[in-house]
Amino acid sequence: MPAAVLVSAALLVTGVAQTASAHEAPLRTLAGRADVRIGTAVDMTALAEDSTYRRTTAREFNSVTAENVMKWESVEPRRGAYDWSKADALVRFARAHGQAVRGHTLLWHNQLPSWLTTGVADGSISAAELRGILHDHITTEVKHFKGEIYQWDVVNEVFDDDGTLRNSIWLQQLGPSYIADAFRWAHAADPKAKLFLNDYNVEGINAKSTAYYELASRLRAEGVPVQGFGIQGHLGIQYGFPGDVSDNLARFAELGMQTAFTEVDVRMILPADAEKLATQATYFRGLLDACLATRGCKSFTVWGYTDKYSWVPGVFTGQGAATLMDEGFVTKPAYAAVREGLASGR
Ligand code: 9MR
Repeated sequence: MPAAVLVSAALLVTGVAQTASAHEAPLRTLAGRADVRIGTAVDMTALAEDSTYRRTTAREFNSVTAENVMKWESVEPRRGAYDWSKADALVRFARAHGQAVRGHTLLWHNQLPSWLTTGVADGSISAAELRGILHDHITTEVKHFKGEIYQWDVVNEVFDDDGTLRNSIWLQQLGPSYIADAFRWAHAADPKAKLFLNDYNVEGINAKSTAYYELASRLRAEGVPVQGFGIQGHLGIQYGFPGDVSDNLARFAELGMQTAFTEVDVRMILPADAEKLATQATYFRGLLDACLATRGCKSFTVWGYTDKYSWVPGVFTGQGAATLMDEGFVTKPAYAAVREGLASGR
C-alpha cells in the first residue's frame, strides 16, 4: 500500500477517535483492540449513490466484502470479456479507508454467467472444457486481485444440509475433485491469500459442518492449501440460537485452520419490536463471542449493516430488520451488543 494511503487512513481513524467520546468510538477502533477485523458486505450501487452509506461504511468497518461484484456473472458477463470496474472500485474504496478486502466468491452454483450455464446445459461446453474454464476463471480473478485480498471464499455452499455434496453443475460435470483443484489453482495465483470454504447453516455442530470438518481434514492431510472455514451466520430468531458454536470453531482451530464469520445477519418476522430486537442482539453477540473465544478467528463480517440495503426482505417474505441499523442508519440494540463484545476483547 502506498505511504500516502497509509497516512490518510491513519488520519481518518485518529480523526474519528479524537472527535468521538469513548462510547462513540466506531466498531473498527474497538475491533483493532480485540485483534479481529470487523467487516461488512458492500452494495456497490448504494456506495455510489448514498453518501451516508459511504461515510458509515468507512467509519465503522475495517474489512469489506463485495456483496455481488466479485461473483462470476459480474466479472465475466460475456465469455472471455472481463469487467473488473465495480470490483476495482471497491478495492480502491477499501485502500482509501485502510480496510482489508475479503474475496467472495470464486466457485458457486449461483450467479454464474448465462453463457456458462447454457453451454453446459446444451452440451456445447464439455466436462473437460468446463474444467479448463474453471481453472482460467480462478487463475484470472485471483491474479487480478493478487496482494489485495486477505481471505478468499474459494468454494461457496458446496454441501447440502444433510452433509452430502450439493448436486451442482460442478459435481455433475467434474466430480468431487473440483474442490481440491479450486484451492490448488487459487493458491498458485496468490500464495499469500488465506483460502476459505464458506457456507450457511454451519454455525453449530451438525451434519453439514461435520462434512466440512471431514473434508478440511482430508484435504489438509493431502497437502491441499485450504486454510480457513467461513461460517456465513444467516440466522433468524424464530429458529433459536444454534448450539455448540464455540466447540465447532474450536475443532477447526485444532486442525490449524482459521475461521471467520462471513455474512452475519439475524432476521425476524416483521414487525420488529423491542423484545425481538433484544433477542436479535444476543444472537449477534453470541456469534461474536464465539469468534473472540477462538484462536484463529480473525474476522467477523456482517452481510450489510443497514436494513435500507439488506437482501433479507426480498427473499424471505414478511421477514427483515436483520442488520445492525435500521433503514435510517439508526443503531439497534444489536449494534450496542457488538460494540460491547468488541470492547470486552478476547
Ligand atoms: O446478498 C446477495 C444478494 O444481493 C444476491 O441477490 C444473492 C444472489 O444469490 O446473493 C446474496 O448473497 C449471498 C452470498 O453471496 C452467499 N451466501 C448467501 C447470501 C444471501 O443470499
